[in-house]
Amino acid sequence: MNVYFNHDGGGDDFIALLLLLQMSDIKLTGVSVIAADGYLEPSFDASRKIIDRFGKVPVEVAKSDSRGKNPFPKEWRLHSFYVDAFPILNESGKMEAPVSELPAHRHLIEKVRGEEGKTTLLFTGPLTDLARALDEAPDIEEKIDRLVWMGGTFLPKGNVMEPEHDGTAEWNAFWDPDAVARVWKSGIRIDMVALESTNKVPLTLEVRAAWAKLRKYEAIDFVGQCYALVPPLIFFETNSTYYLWDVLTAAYVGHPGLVKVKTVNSVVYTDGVRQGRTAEAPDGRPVNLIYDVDRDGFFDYITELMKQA
Ligand code: AGV
Ligand code: CA
Repeated sequence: MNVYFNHDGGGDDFIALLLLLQMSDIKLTGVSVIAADGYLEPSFDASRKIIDRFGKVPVEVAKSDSRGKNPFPKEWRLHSFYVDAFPILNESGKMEAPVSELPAHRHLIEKVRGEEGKTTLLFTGPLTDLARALDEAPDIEEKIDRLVWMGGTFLPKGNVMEPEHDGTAEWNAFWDPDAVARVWKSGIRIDMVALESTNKVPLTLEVRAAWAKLRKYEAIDFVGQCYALVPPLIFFETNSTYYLWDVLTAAYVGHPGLVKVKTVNSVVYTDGVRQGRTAEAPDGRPVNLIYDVDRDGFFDYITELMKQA
C-alpha cells in the first residue's frame, strides 16, 4: 500500500510518523508538514530526525506554505520545539532524510502522480494542502485510493473551546473549514477517524505507567517523552486533555480490524459560530466514520510496533 503522510506537528503527529515507519506492508512515498498545531521549522526538522532514527529507508519531506483561518493556541504549538530538541533525536548531530523544495501540496501531487498504483493519503492535521492540490491538479483524484483523515465529529461536543465558537467543531476542521468543504466536494473516498473513536483512547496515567516500564525500547522511551509534555486525563476532561488522536489514525491504516466503521452522509459548516462542524445530513456526501475502537487491541498493536523499532 502506498501511503503519503501530511501532518501538522502536534506531539501525536510525530508518534504517528514513527509508527508508519515501522509498518512493513506500507510504502511511505512522502511526508509533508503544515504549520498548524506546531511551528514549521521544528516540525519539519523533527520529522526528518524521526525518519533518520526510526525509519528503515529514506523518505522525502516537504514543507507546507499553507495558512489557516483559525490558529491553534501557541501553548500547543510550542510542543514542536520541545520534541525537536529531544536528545534522542539529536544524538547524531545531523539530518539526512531528503528534502523537497516543493511546497507540500505540490509535493503531494508529484508523489501521487509518480507512483504506478494508487496512493492512500493520510492526513493528521487540517486538509488545506489536499484542498490546494485538488484545485491545482484535479487529475490526481483518480490516483488517490482514499483519504484517511483524523478530523471532525458528529458528536454534539467537539474539542474547540474558543471565543465566538459554539464548541461543536473538531480542531483540524476548524483550522481551515473551507479546505474540508473542498475535499467533501471531491469524489475521493474518505475514512474519517473522528472524535467518536479517539475519545475512547485518552492519555491516562495507566498508559504512561505501562510505557514507562518499557522505556528500554528506544521508541517507547521517545513516545513517553512526547506524552510527558501534555496533561493526562485524570478526573475530568479539560481543554488540554490529550487523546491518542493521530496515533489511532495511523494504527487504523496499518490494522483496520481494530475499529468499527459506518457510513454517514455529511456536510461541513464553513462560517459563523459553528464553522468547522461536520454534521449529519441525509443529502450530504457519504463518509466512512470510524466511530469505535478495540482499545486493548490498539494498545497491544502500537506497543508491538514500537518494540520492533
Ligand atoms: O483535534 C485533534 C488534533 C489531532 O490531530 N489536534 C491534536 C492532534 O494532533 C488538535 C488538538 C485538539 N486538542 C488539543 C490539540 C490539545 N489539547 N493539545 C494539542 N492539540
Ligand atoms: Ca495533528
